[in-house]
Amino acid sequence: MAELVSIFVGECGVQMGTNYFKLIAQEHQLNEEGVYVGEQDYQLENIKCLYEETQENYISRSIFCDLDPKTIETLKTNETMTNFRTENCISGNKTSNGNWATGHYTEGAEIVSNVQDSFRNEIERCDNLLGFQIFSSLGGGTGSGLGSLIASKVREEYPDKMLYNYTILPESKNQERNAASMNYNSVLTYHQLIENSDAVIMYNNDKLDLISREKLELETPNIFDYNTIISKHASGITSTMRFPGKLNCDLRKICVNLSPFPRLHFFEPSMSPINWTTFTGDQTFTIEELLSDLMHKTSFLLNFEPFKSKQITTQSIFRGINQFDQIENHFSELVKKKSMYISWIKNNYNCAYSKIPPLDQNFNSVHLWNSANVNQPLLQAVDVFSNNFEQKKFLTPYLDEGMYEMEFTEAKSNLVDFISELKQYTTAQEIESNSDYSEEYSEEY
Ligand SMILES: Nc1nc2c(ncn2[C@@H]2O[C@H](COP(=O)(O)OP(=O)(O)OP(=O)(O)O)[C@@H](O)[C@H]2O)c(=O)[nH]1
Ligand SMILES: [Mg+2]
Repeated sequence: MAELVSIFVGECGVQMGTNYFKLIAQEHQLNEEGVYVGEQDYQLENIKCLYEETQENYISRSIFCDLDPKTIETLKTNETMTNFRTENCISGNKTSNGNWATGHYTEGAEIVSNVQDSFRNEIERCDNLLGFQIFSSLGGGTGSGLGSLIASKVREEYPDKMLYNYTILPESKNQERNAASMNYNSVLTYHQLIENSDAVIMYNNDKLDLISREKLELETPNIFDYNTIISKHASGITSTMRFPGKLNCDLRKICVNLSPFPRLHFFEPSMSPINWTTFTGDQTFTIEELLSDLMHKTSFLLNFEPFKSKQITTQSIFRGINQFDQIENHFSELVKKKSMYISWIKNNYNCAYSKIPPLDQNFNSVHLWNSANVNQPLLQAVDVFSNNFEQKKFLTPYLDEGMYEMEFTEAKSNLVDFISELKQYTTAQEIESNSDYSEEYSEEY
């Protein structure tokens, strides 16, 4: 049994964590107190992946932290979510006000040792720790600054364990000042995550908003609706560790399959079907329908063109689908025909299968794509960053917290290097000259 410790940082992280563990508890049939109320063996078989078993109940291996004490107070008083340890709920004195330096160096540095104590205690309660998952936003000062500080501590203390980061990118429609600091925060964090993380899974609220309106038909979606989509996706990633299946795939194996070089670990998520309200009950589907839905751009959870670059690798996890072999064959044929992948890796596409469907659905599939598509948000962040940094706009709060301009320059140049590495590996000319490929995709989706 391989265990994971989950760490939720900042307001966004803590809210995602609440949603995530509610969903996971339902999948394992735990009630709000963490008491098992189900009847199927498979629900308990691998439950220790995310929970510790005590005499009375199951307690999640989770840590929640925010500099803002209000977030943690709200969490502790949340009556629908009680199966976590209150000593793992860590708060500071006040919000960082969108300042990465406060989260990483000053206020954040004061509480990081409490977070380390908490994860060390959690690890003592594990038999065979596989790794960590950290959830946070990139725009807020705590999620980005403290989140990346925690990632560096995890890497320092447990270099051989896996570290996954589930991150929310800043929205495009922010006021100038917010946009500037959110971009500084993002670039400073990308720099840290390139070095310290094994997998960075990127979501953005703009796209989750569009999906909520178009696919889930919600008139006025909010962040809690976005969190539901993220939780569905993130729970799919660990589904083969938690439930029986074929070709099981843990977090380490996913990274081995996806990253030909350790630095190339920024992944685009997709999920199909997302409109689970219409894909429930006894509804059947054809494999063609599923494949067409999963290749459609509204199944991708980042607000950028999904097929602009060739893919390096893809990991798919299917849940609850019986025609698994057929799907794998169909998908392999489809991708070969459309020449979606770079040619220097032979088995670019990897598939895992969990017998148990997600909650309220008969089946679904989640995917992680490794390609230069992620350069689109990264380039956008570098552009905004450069414009502001050259004019030294909105830098003062960071310098006041003791940061040097050199750190900004280093972060930007590491990210620029990363972007060009990724571009080089996906050989831009090859794509442009393949008119068949690009026309087909831009027209179709
Ligand atoms: N998907 C999602 N996004 C959120 C949520 N809460 C905040 N955000 C986004 O996260 C960013 C702001 O980050 P927060 O998490 O509020 O900030 P923080 O990490 O608490 O940091 P500070 O408050 O600046 O100290 C914005 O882009 C928000 O839209 C949430 O529950 N879900
Ligand atoms: Mg906050």
